[in-house]
Amino acid sequence: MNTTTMVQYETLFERHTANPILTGKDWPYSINSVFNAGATLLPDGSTLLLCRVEDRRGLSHLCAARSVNGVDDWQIDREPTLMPDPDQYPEEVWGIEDPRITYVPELKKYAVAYTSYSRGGPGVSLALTNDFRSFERLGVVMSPDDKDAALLPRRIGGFWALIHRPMTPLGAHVWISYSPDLRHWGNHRLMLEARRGAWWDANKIGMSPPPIETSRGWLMIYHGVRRTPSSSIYRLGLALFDIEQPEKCLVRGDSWMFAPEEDYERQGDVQDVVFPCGYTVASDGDTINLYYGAADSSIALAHGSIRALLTWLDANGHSEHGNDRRHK
Ligand code: BMA
Repeated sequence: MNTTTMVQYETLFERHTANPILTGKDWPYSINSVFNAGATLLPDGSTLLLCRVEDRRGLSHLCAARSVNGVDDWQIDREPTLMPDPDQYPEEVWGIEDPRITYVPELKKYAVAYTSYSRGGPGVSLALTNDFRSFERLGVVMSPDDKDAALLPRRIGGFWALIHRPMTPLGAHVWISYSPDLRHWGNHRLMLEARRGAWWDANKIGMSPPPIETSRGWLMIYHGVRRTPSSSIYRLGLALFDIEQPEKCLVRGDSWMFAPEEDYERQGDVQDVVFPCGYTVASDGDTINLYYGAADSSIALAHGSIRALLTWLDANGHSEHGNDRRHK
């Protein structure tokens, strides 16, 4: 292809020049790796990351890191913040992973949805906290095999809503379920399907960070997995869902919009992985700071604009209903 006809791809997320912003070397105790962190803003405007930390047995726990500017000078808890507690919660026997944080105004608490790795496989557990020091566990809310979950910040039609990714031999798709009390879940609906064949998101998909509430709907950054003979590539795409009926997909991007490119994303314990579990939104209401695990080895940061994500989706997406499902 000659250079004049070369396609230029729009950059929706700019990587921070200090990437990776957190690695195992920053930790106050001995660990293997740190990645896939949930994120939220605290009342004083500082950023909290609830990081997945893998120890040198291979099991994960969660550890909080706080920073005034969300970029550097992280104050990391001297000890694990939330350890698996298999005596009381046997589903946590092989660790807890990949937390997603949602602030819930009605409860005046943060809800943390995380993967609990049980003998029966990974499931979804829920815990509530108001300070990221003590946690009230609600136990398993989605039995294995299920992960990639987050609670919506408010009730929909009177019910709490949890987005999650159950897996069956027929596929790994995103679902949403409803509950009157955060403990009993039903009214399960399929939200977004993995595509098929050669598509970048053909082999598995899952929600990445909790959805972003916009005036046009719930904007979801999701990861899509493409298996290749040498690895699985984890890339990120976008989809928009109806605000009052979140299972209804309004538009889905065709191509991915962020992918492993830098060395720290392409090489590590698991190659070719970008995996965000959290973001914060700046005071302008538009700038999004996306925190992502890179190659299951470190935490990196990229900045984007919510408006630009929506504009891109309009130009690069299709309605799911209009799509001929045979092509997926
Ligand atoms: C997914 C999750 C993530 C991990 C990713 C790549 O299934 O388990 O925790 O980052 O695989 O290994």
